[in-house]
Amino acid sequence: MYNEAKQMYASIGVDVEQALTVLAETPISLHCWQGDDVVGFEEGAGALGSGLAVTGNYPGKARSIDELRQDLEQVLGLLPGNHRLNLHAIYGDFGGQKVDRDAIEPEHFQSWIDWCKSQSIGMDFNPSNFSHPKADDGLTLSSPDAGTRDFWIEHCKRSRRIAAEMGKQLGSPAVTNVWIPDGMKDLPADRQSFRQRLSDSLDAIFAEGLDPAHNIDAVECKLFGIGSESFVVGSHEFYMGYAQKHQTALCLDAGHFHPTEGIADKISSVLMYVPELLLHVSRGVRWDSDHVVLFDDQTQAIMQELVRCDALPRTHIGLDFFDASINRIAAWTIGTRAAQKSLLLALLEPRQALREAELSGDYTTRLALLEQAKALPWSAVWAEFCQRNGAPGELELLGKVKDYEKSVLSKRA
Ligand code: RNT
Ligand code: ZN
Repeated sequence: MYNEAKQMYASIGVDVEQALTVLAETPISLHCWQGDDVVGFEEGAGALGSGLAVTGNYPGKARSIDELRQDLEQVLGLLPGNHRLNLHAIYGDFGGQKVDRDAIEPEHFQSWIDWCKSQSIGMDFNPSNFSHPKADDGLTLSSPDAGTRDFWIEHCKRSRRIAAEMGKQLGSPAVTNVWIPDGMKDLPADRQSFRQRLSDSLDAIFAEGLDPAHNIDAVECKLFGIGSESFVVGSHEFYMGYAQKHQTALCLDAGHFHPTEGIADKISSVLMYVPELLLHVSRGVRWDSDHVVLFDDQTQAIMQELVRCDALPRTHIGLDFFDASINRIAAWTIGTRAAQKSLLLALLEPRQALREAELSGDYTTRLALLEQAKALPWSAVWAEFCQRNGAPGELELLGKVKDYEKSVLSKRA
């Protein structure tokens, strides 16, 4: 089937082997937080808060670093290609000690770095400006209280240094993504002063020059959240401007815009003015921004744009979803594979023919080619990719997930 598919694609000018090479070389950064419902390993960790909410109580979630690593190894084995780990600061290896956010050190993450080394994968990192008494009023870097701001500035500064250490040791830069929950449930009286304080706090955080070979800074916007329905300080316009002015990477989360607004169309514009892009591939459903990613129109459109704009070399693809109502290994794996399948489909487009049709004004041909592409045997190419990379094909995946559930997850109380 693969050989037939390859010939069929060759007849419309698509080099399938080339597509598979790009697919293999494009890592997806696996978000650690799908494995334990965004709880982390801080001593005395409290409830998830700051507008983040996980629903569901499917049994078998990881309760320790060892269990999370065991689950991640399982997930990595179910994915074709080489990926990365995206860690939040609350997932440090604190050895049973209470280490507050403004006291985290690279040593608390050394065992993760070692684990990633053993898996031959890179790492990305995130300060955790949520689920903490100093974030209970929904304000961190933009808080009117200087002590609160300083606390979170210190946390973010340390996070950057930790990320740089990860990047240095692993030989691949870590993307440090700053997302904060700051906002308001009801109408603010003075939006400007919150945004000014956020801008000043970010300046303080990014003041220390770090080697871009080790650390890449990104900032993530949001339109609204639970408890910040009327106002989010770090809006799209805010961070677009900030990232442009300071030449940081911009993070676009697919679930952070109006319900019918996709991020695909933004990519070509953003990359004209900011050096790099971080994606949080996610799926918004009504008020939730974090459903498991699917092989759907939105995800396909995002990947199409990355390929069509030659944006892959300047884009870091991460995931951001958390579902506790289904098997968490399945959620991770299905979501990541959906992103990869979407990328493959994009790589198999008859790009040259599409561009020629468009440039000559032949929109009939353009439309016909796009519809035709959907009917071509891309799934035979995907099956080949899985096989070559030692990952299960679509028909074997569920069985593998269930086996692991039976032998490992079901034994967790
Ligand atoms: C929240 C942001 C943020 C978080 C993670 C846990 O709306 O999307 O990226 O989901 O950092
Ligand atoms: Zn996100």
